Amino acid sequence: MVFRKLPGVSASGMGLRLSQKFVFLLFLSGLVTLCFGALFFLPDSVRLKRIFLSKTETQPVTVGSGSENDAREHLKRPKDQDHPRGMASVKGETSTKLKSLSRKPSVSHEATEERLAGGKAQEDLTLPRSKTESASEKATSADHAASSDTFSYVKFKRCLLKPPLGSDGGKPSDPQTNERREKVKEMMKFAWDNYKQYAWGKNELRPLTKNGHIGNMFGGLRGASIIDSLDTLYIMGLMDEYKDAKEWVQTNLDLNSNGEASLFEVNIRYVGGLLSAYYLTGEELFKSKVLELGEKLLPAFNTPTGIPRGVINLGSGTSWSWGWASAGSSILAEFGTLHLEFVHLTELSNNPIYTEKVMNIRKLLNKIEKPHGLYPNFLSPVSGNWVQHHVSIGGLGDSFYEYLIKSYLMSDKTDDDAKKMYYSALEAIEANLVQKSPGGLTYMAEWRGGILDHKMGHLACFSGGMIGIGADDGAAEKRQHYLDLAAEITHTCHESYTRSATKLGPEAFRFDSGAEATATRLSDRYYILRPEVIESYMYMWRLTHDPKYREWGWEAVEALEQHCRVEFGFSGIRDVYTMTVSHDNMQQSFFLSETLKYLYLLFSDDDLLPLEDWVFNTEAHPLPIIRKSCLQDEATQDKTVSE
Ligand code: DMJ
Repeated sequence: MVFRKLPGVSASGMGLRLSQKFVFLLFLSGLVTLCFGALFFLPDSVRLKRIFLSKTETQPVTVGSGSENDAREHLKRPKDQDHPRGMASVKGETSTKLKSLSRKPSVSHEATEERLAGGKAQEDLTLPRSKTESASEKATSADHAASSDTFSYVKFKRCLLKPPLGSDGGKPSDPQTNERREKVKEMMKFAWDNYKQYAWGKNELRPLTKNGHIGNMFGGLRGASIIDSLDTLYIMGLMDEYKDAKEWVQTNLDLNSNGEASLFEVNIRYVGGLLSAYYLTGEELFKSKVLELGEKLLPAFNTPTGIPRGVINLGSGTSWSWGWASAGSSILAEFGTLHLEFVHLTELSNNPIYTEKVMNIRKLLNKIEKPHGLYPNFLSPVSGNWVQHHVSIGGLGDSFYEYLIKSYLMSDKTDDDAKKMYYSALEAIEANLVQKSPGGLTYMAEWRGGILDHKMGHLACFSGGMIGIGADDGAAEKRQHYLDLAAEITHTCHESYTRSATKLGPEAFRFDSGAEATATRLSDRYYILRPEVIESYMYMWRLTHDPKYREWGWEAVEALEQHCRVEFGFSGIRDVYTMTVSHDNMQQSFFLSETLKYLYLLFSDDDLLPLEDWVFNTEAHPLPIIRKSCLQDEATQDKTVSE
């Protein structure tokens, strides 16, 4: 090979002068440093990075909440996670913080409608949403695979006080009640059969157009109506249908979706539905599915405060806040409605991380200053401060309060913090929100920075039942008062039904400008098969056995049959005040999990899912009370026997 002589370079030993050598070496070392440094900016999926950097260097470092340090031990980055396009990586001061920001496109009108249906996000529906990539972490199932086997279904069953399905499936002795119960069962079968025929595997049935609806609330997960129906089918004894549902879960429930999901909705419907199905049937399939899904939700908690964001990509673990929620805030009813399910995820997996995540939320909420003792609906997951002073027992706030009292009950009345928080919240609600109309109806107004909005949402009607089930554990002198308050609110909600032409209640009703429990705005007149009023009838029936609650439930059955039953399923209606109804073409999955289940329970004996053993999550999925002491005794006994 011939080297052409370059000017200033001698032939011998490449012939570089000392100064030239120095410049060349400097250039070379600069180049090497640059190339190596660039490896840090490559996505994890790039092989070179995995070859050159050690395992620990590729782990994400989160912007952490108090519990995140502990959490990190259980977590690892999901494989092949690239920064989504358009997200800029920012290196923090210590090169250890990795954080990305980007804008998401506007959510569709359909998505907005879905959130309205879900109910937790009813207002300020302005679009684009801001997206912050969470450092993506996932629990290693390997870490806990062995210990998850320590949950014993047999022991759990022995710790229940009563058989879950009662002595005879809750069959009432009174023939008329039994007939009514059979009618509800027929409605469930009709709704299910049509879903199966026209929308099998999709999320909901569109009964007018006879097709399925997928939507984008569940991050690409499918079969919401199937998961939401498992326990209802089982308790109604619709065993062929239950078997079809189970088989679908076995062969078709794909949890490896890569879409954008509402953390709240996936939790209450999928996690709640699978947990209940497991506890009722003991089928390992449901347990392994729910634990797999639980892991996928964990990255949503990787925020500076540990308060999760509302939306999560189930594939990448990226999470962000709803664009319509002021200033990237998280919603009280969303992050406050995880406790029951997450505690059970810990029970089944023996992995403390789930309970740690929700206890962290609890701690923050307990500590933070509350205006007049009230909990506003919007909280920043970054600063941990309230973002707006809007308080409501309906949409955006509702199930947070529900989960406080139910956490206490589900802990076998050992969770004293939940108890204290619930009763002080209730006191603040009574002092600031509970109102009496000129016509003598008790209602819950909404509170906007001290100003009352005399409106009550259909969603807020769950509070009759909630206050009812909490009455007995309140201060002795308050118990009767709470039971009366629960009855008054349930009565008001019933009035919102009886004052409409269809005998179904509107989405929101008002108590101003002469209105008493009626909707004044056109946009509030719809009914989408919601359960809350019937839910309160069911609890009030169990607590008082006043026959009026069964009568009110039957009125609702007749109205549903007359106005919402169409040829191929059940549909919501657009205006409860007109007899020439217009259908919205949607059979919501909560109609199957909640509305029909609560009706069935209302017409059953109390020993079907007795309240001594079960609490219902906010989607009406029954979860067992955890009797720690019994479970431990059982474990000790087992040990002694085997020794
Ligand atoms: C259900 O998904 C749950 O009850 C939730 O808490 C509120 N919205 C719907 C039913 O209205």
